[in-house]
Amino acid sequence: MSKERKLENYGFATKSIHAGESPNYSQGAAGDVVAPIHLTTTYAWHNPEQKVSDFDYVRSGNPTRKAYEEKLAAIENVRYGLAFASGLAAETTIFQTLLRPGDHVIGFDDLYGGTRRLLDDVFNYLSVSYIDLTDLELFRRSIRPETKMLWIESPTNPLIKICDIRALAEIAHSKGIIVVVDNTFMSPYFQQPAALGADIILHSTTKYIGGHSDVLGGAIMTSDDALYEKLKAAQNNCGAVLPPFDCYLNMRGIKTLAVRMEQHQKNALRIAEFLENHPKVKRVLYPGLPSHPQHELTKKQASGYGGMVSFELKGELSDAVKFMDKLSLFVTAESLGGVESLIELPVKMTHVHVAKEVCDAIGISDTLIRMSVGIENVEDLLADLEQAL
Ligand code: P1T
Repeated sequence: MSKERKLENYGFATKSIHAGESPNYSQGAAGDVVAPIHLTTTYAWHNPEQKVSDFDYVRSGNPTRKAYEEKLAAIENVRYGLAFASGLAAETTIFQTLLRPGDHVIGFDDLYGGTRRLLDDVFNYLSVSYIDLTDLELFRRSIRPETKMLWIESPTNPLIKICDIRALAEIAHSKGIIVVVDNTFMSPYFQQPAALGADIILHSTTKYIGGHSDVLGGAIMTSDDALYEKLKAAQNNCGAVLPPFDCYLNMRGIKTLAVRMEQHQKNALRIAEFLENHPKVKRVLYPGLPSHPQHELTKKQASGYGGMVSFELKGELSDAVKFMDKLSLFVTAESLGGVESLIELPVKMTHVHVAKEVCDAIGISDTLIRMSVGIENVEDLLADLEQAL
């Protein structure tokens, strides 16, 4: 027995802490305040016609994963959450389940490099157009009779481009196209794509949701019953599920998502302003800056700007490498969304497998640097950047 809570009426932080984790007050129950980690891989039946609980085998379901999936759905303000072993495992499940050979996908031209690699190398039986989704007319013109899916990142990785999710979803839905938003960069704290028309929301939970750079994972969230049923069946059939201990760690991470995101954003804005005024910096890409081309749109469709800042140094590749080598507090590493500040050079790291012509065409230059601004004292981060510049 749980005490009745109207979770849907609570604010984001309250849901983050309590969703999926209502104590069981029944006689004989332990009354755990924190959802326990269930490590069993299989569940007893009274007899072959009667299970003891709803669970039978861990790949199909597990109480810790169930609690985590309820929390995921609650923070994204949708009905269902599904947990996967990585962001790319979640993406694989979507492409494999919802698309057939010959189907056409439209994706942002500046998607995470691994998403492009997955589409181009593994799902090479699909046709994919990578276009600039800030251009609504271009999107309209790119739709074909066989277009089945629109794949959005907003902001994109690493150029921090923002697209009008609501306008794109309206056009897509008028043609029966499924809209997927990879919401990894903003996290559900700053952006809730379901309210803007997204059918499916995807996260690499390895980033802000986990929040501590120590758990690989992915998530799919949706309110669409039919999509959920298909994706849930695929989660079990394909088996790329998140283990119970990792579900527990991510639940623990989510409880501080609201306070972490506020601090990531505060630090990111200070750093973006500092860089914008630095003579060695060519341009800064951060939606919180009035100079960002989609600053106003971001204010309209999100409640914040996030913690990801990209910038271009004046000079050439060797200058970027030298600058990054001189940093001591910022760690040069791929990934993002953890409490510690990370920095990376996309042409040499996250986007090394994206063809040079593609990088040149969309503006990923040799000196474009991406930062995941952490929640350290911002003065220490600024001092590190200053000395390295
Ligand atoms: O790494 P994984 O959990 O499989 O997630 C893939 C992924 C999906 N979507 C976005 C927007 C991402 O940024 C990522 C992973 N990104 C990095 C590792 C990176 O450094 O950008």
